[in-house]
Amino acid sequence: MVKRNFAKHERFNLSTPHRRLSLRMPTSFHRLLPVLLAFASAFPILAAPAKPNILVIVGDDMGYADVGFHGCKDIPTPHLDALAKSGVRFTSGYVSGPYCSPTRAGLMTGRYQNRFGHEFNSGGAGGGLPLTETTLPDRLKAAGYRTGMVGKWHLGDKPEQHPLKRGFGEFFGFLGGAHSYFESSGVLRGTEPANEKEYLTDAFGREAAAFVERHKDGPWFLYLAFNAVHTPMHATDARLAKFAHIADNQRRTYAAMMVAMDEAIGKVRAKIAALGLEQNTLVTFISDNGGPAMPGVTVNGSVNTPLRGSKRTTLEGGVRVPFLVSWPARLKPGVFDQPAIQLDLHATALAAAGVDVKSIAKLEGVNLLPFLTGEKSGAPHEALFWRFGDQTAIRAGDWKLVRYDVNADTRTGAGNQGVTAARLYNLATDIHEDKDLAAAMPDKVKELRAQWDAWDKANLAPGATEDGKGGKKKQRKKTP
Ligand SMILES: [Ca+2]
Repeated sequence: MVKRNFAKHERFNLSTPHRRLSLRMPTSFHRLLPVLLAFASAFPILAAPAKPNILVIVGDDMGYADVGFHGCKDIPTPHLDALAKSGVRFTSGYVSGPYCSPTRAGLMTGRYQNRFGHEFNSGGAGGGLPLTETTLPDRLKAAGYRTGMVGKWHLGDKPEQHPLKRGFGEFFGFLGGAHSYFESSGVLRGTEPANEKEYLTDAFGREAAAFVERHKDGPWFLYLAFNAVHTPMHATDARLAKFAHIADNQRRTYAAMMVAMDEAIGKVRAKIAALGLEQNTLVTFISDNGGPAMPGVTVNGSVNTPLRGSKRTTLEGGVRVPFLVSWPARLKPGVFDQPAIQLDLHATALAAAGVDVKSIAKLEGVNLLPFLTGEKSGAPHEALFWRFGDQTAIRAGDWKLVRYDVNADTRTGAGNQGVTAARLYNLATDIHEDKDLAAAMPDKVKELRAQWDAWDKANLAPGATEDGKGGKKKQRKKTP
């Protein structure tokens, strides 16, 4: 049982209105002011703040409990903990998919991936991110950024879907959803085989640091998308030796893989600091879904305590994830308790880069910056939504209405168990989603169901695209 360390006393209230500075200027300063303003307008570079560099980091299949900043005791994550300490830690940070590719599609587009039929992993009908979608690197490139990606793509492996065709100026990594950590086959630099010799997570750390060095004059955007700690469970002997005391073989390997990712993040952050870029670099971190913890279905040794459920479920354990935003020049360190989702990181990055987020009609994420500075109070979203086959969910305030994979209850791994009936939980008092209040509160169920139905109207069938290609005719989904 991992103890959570969200003690009330360590929080500061980010919804407190931002303190406004009241400047009293001496009379002589008043006389000088027109001269200073004229000087500033003659040299606009002095007046305009530099665009921040942007580093978006994604971990893969991490357990909610498996980071030091959530109280993990058996796996040290000092570099992630330092990142958490440098910025804002979200206690209700979500991803829009309980699975790898859907979450990454939502992050890259800033939209619920169901809007363009990307409900499941790539492959099959309409596989890959539809070319109708504009990506975060497309938008940041247009805003003057050097863009690069290191890691797992998982948004299509056709030539026209390659990261270099989807907004990235540089790419080092692999195109699929999982990869050996020791075999180079399939690891590419650009479109060519990389002939990589290092353990893959170490190689990603090295390449990320090298990208930052190459583009130190900025502004740069780097998408560092790990496949750690996704299967196959491969770790280096040296790191495994550090965890000889962990009896469970899978957990020991998982721990060694987590440490490798933490070290890689440490390496790129050390490079950023050494170049003097730490203050004006926006860094975000999420896991792409919850830890796989359903026996017989998907397991990697991760722990999602205190959440119930797993990767591949719409329970909290599938979609609530470690979630960090750090930008020392702009954001005070703290804890943010309102629900937010990875779609917001897209809008937030654009806003930080000076892009007018409101001008992008299709964007569904919210720019979190005013909420994190205290300029705006309250919740960024009225509600958050999920659809993953027949599994569905909505979170509005503390309420959650959910239909989830029955395997999460039976834990047998047997096929064709279907999904549960709609269950209603109050997450403020029941984060583990144990006490179903649906029968006791039919009006609340009706209200949330209507909200979910309204959201679902704009969704496409899995595999369908907005230009009408692929997929089947829009299917009616079961409402939560
Ligand atoms: Ca994943």
